[in-house]
Amino acid sequence: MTDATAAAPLVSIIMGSDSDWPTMRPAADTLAELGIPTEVDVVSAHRTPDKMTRFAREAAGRGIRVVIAGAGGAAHLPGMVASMTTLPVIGVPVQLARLDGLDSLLSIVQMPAGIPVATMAINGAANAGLLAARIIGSTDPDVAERLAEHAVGLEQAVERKAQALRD
Ligand code: RP5
Repeated sequence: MTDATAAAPLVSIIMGSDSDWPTMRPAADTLAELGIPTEVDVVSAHRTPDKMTRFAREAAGRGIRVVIAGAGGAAHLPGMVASMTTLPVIGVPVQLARLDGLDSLLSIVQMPAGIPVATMAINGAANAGLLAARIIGSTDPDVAERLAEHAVGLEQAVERKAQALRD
């Protein structure tokens, strides 16, 4: 698909189908808000297995620090990518029309020992973006600072809503 920013991407957001994009978009939006260069692409474990293998083998060498992989149904993409890279892989189970996303969640979360995938909630793409930012922020003080400001913003938003209830 596209590079979300002109700078070299640090986070790669991949998904099994372009139909996953509305679910995955909050990850891209969150990373953009935090100023983290991100790329987005469609990579399917089943329909484009060669592309998936190339992607996973080359991501670290291209300077990618974290992979966010979203998929629905028989959601093998995050686990397969994790098996072919040492980068941290964050899996987002995408909710499809059938089975309420439980199939996606279980496909991603039950990884065998040795190949970790950090599995988010069903449709939890915003948190995937934040977790990727925290990984980047663990060695980048500017990103850590922006994450701290983001947390303060959340706290203030809750307090504003609580105040509106009390008024
Ligand atoms: C999965 O199959 C994709 O991640 C998507 O969630 C699901 C359906 O894909 P489409 O048939 O909409 O392309 O691999």
